[in-house]
Amino acid sequence: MASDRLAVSLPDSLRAEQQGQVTVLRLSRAQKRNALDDEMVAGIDAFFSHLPDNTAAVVICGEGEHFSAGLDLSELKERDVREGIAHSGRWHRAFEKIQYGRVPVVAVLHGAVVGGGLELAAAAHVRVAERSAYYALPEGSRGIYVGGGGSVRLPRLIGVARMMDMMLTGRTYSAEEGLAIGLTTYLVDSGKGLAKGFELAQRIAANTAMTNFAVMQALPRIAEMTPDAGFAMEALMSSMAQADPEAKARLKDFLEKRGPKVTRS
Ligand code: 1HE
Repeated sequence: MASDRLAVSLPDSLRAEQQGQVTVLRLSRAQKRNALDDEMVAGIDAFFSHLPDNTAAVVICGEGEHFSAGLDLSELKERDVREGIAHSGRWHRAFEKIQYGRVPVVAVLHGAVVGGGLELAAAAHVRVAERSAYYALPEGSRGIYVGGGGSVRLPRLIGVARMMDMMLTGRTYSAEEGLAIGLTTYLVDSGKGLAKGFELAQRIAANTAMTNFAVMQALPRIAEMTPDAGFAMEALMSSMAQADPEAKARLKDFLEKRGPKVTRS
């Protein structure tokens, strides 16, 4: 599906394409290394606010040699404090729609995944990194600070100490190193990321909507709760999931020898 058939029109720097239950969103500003300008951030917000009804998973990827060079630095020059706060708030709202949106999101990464590009990747639920991908937070050396939710999401993925090191010393991590620290969920050869991301998105789309809701909306919140509140929330969530007719049908299939077995893939 071309982006003009979405319920919302996207800027030229974003392209959406629907393939069955999976919609692929491409950052299409390769000439600027997919640096995220205001228009793109607004477009990401609009895209995730108006997903096609039959979309059950999203893949987000970048065109050209890099996933994203982060914030468009050319837009930073004239901003004062008040405008800076509003700008950061727009990134927060857009990326919140990724993390706590309607469907799970798989990010396919290659080349530079830096600054705001890493913040975008951190908002996704699964990250597939091609071997060419590398992670960096160059904000430190530019005299700025993360503003797209990085302080909230990245420490939860890699820990405060690693994020401090990345920002203070400019340390970068390769896609492979990202596996060990929690940035890379899947490592694939160069050129294979989109196929892997699409395959994972199709698997995600085959889950019940209730399970995907529980994993996206309840799990990260339970992880932030006190254990007492978390156990109660988990009991509620699991009882709601299992009461879903689709869950009942899948359990019946298994018990009547029709459902798939769990095998090592
Ligand atoms: C840009 C940007 C950008 C490239 N904003 N225009 N992010 C950074 O500090 C990363 C800055 N970018 C780079 O380090 C490099 O561009 C890359 C390693 C990503 C790619 O290198 P390369 O050699 O392939 O490309 P290039 O020649 O550096 O850039 C090509 C063009 O893209 C060039 O413009 P042109 O008009 O001269 O062709 C660059 O100026 C332009 N370009 N990156 C604007 N980021 C919510 S707060 C988040 C805070 C941050 O994200 S800070 C991190 C910013």
